[in-house]
Amino acid sequence: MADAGGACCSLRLPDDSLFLGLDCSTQSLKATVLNAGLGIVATDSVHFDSDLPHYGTHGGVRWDPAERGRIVSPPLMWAEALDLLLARLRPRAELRRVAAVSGSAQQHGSVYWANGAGAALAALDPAQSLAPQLAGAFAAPESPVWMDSSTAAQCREVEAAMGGALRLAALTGCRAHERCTGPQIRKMHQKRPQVYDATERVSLVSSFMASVLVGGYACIDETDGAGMNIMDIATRQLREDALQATAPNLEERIGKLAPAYAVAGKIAPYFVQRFQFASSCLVIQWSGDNPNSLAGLTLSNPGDLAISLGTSDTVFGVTDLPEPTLEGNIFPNPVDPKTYMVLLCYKNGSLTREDLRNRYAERSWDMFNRLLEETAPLNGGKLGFYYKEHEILPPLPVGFHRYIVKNLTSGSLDELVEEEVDEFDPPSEVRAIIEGQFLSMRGHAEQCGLPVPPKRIIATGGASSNPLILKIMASIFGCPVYTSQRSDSASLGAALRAAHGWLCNQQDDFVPFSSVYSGRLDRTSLSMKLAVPFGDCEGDTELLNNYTLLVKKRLEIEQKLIERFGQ
Ligand code: XUL
Repeated sequence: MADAGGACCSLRLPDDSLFLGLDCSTQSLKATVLNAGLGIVATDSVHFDSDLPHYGTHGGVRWDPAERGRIVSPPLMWAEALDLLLARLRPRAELRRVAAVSGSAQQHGSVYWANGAGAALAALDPAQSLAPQLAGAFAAPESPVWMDSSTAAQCREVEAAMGGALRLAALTGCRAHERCTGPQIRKMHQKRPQVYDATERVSLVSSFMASVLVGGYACIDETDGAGMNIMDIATRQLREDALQATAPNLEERIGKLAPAYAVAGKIAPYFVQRFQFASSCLVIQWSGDNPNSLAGLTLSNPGDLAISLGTSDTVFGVTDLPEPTLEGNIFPNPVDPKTYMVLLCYKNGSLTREDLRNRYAERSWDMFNRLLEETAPLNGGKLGFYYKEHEILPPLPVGFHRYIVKNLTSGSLDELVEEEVDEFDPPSEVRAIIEGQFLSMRGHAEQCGLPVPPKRIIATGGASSNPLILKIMASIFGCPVYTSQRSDSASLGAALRAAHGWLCNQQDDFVPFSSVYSGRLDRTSLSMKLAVPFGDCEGDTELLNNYTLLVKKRLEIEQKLIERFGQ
């Protein structure tokens, strides 16, 4: 049982058990299988564009040519990917030993199940694959996803009905961002009423995948549920006023919410017969990818900051006293009912870095690195703002903006002056996109009440394997940077949450998350590696002071850009 200090000693995962974590991200579906000692038994993935080309996605999504900013993915593709991934995994992991499965998914996206789909889910036939059986299950064959930016009008309506953006943030965890599920549902109700009327249930991507696995509608978990603008962040219940402000008869379509560590159900007979899962295998509630990464990185102390560099770039940390702001998102911590996580999300992540690489570094990461090495920290005051996609933070439309900040060595913000320019030389463009993102992250993290400088940063996501990028991160934030031994923190977090949910179920009570991994951090898949120390080199502190000034200048320029171009 849990002791008074929250650590657990006598809880054990059964020796021969396995725990499966899945991550349905924007571009792929990934799996991590852990054994009871938290060692990795197998990993695998299905890449939507290349493995399932018949859905015609690009980066896992489709841009609607008929409506600017409308970005969708077909939910049937996610279901087909699940079949394919389990088929690939089966020869390498004994799925009958899986005691529990849980998952992670891109946040905010919404799936519209057609009338009668619940019955179809309950009757899945193991003799046929999922795709033909679920093809008719959707009122909308395309789900709006987090990249969508077509709901500005609905966002303003929801905010007005709820007493303003900041009040909505204080009540539900964030203002109405265009990707939030509530405004997305409102738009569906307004613009495609025939779809909304034919919908018996709305799932998030996370609860959609859990629903397929249990063969019936799974609850939305309270953590991912906080990304909807409908749930009260304090009580973790749907808010009547927010439901009303969103769409009629919505409560029955959303269903009940459940904690992230709860059991969603037993795995459906379809998976037992087709993939040889045990019929006792538990499906633990799925949650969002960022909350799962928080779990996978075992982030627990205020001052620990995670930066994930992926399709979206995100910054997140744990807090017990969340401060609502217009910029961040507050979610309940998926593995600790007493605390919250604060998240900042940037839409222009890896795809925009790739675009700059293609323009200025001959489409090569080696060349990109060489150009980074050729340029000095602070980039001679060159600040770039690169929005290949309509950005969330700051809310700005597509466009590139470049400035040269002069008098950086004066040490005073008042003395800094900026000059707008059309282009930099290629090496400066490359440094400007990397430095610019971290300057922005640092400035906004501070504004959201996350401790700056952090005690440490844990870097994750594709670009975190680049030591030059991590060095810049350490210099700008003024702290050491660690990397996780595993690059896929979201599916790892989901596997750990599967083990956590299994233990909570066995104890019939919440048990501290640390009881899953206590005493094993250094020996398992969870160990962290110091990638870049901070403060060892002469000049680190002076450089940090200059970056501090540049952060302030950047926020000032962002504000001016919002006044000029923001909608
Ligand atoms: C977070 C967000 C993105 C997606 C990416 O609010 O929208 O990070 O979760 O998958």
